[in-house]
Amino acid sequence: MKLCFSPTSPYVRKVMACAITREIDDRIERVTTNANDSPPEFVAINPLSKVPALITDDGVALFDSPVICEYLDSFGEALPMFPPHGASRWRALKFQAMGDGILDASVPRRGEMIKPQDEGRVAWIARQKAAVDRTLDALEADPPQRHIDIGSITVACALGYLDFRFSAQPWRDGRPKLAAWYAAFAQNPGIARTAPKDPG
Ligand SMILES: N[C@@H](CCC(=O)N[C@@H](CS)C(=O)NCC(=O)O)C(=O)O
Repeated sequence: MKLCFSPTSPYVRKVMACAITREIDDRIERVTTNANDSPPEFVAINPLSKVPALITDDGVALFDSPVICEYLDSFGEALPMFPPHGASRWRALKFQAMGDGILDASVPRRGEMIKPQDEGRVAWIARQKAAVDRTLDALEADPPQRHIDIGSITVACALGYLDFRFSAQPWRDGRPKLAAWYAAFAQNPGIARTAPKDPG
C-alpha cells in the first residue's frame, strides 16, 4: 500500500503510529505529497487534497485518518486499534474525536496566526483556542487509559502536535494528570518513533 504523506502532519503520524503498533509499517510505502499545492495526480486520489491518503494494493483510495487507521486493522495479527464493540469501542472513538478535534482546531489556527490580525480573524483564533483548552480540561478530568488503541493514539498525536507547533502555549500547566499520562504513553514505540521534526 502507498501512503501519501507529509512528514509533519499529525494525522499522518496517527496512521504511522497505528501501523507501527500493529507491526505492519513495513507494508507501507510512503509518497511525499504537498497537499497544499493540490497537484492533479493527488486530487485524483483525494479530492479534498489532504494527507494522509492511502492507496490500497487493490488500487482503492482511502482517506481520512480514521478510515485509514480502521483499514489497517484488517492486516496482521496484533490486537485491533478499534475495539470491536461495547463500552471500550465508544470510549476509544470518543477519544479519537477529541484528539482529532484538537488538531482540527489547531492546524488551521497556526496558519491564521501568521496572517494580518483583523477583528474577525482574532475572534476565530480565540474561538479555536477556547475549544482546544476546554478539550484539554476534559482530558485532564478523564485521561485516556494506558492501553493503546485509536483513542489514546490520537490524543497522544494531538498533544505532540501542541508541543511541536504551540510550545509558547504550554498545555501541561494546570493539567498534571494529562501530563503524566502523556509522559508514560509516549514511550510506546508507535509514538516514540514518530515524533515530529521540522524538515529543516
Ligand atoms: N480529517 C483529516 C484531516 C487531514 C488534514 O487536515 N491534513 C492536512 C495536513 S496536517 C492537509 O493535508 N492540509 C492540506 C489542505 O487542507 O489543503 C484526517 O483526519 O485525515
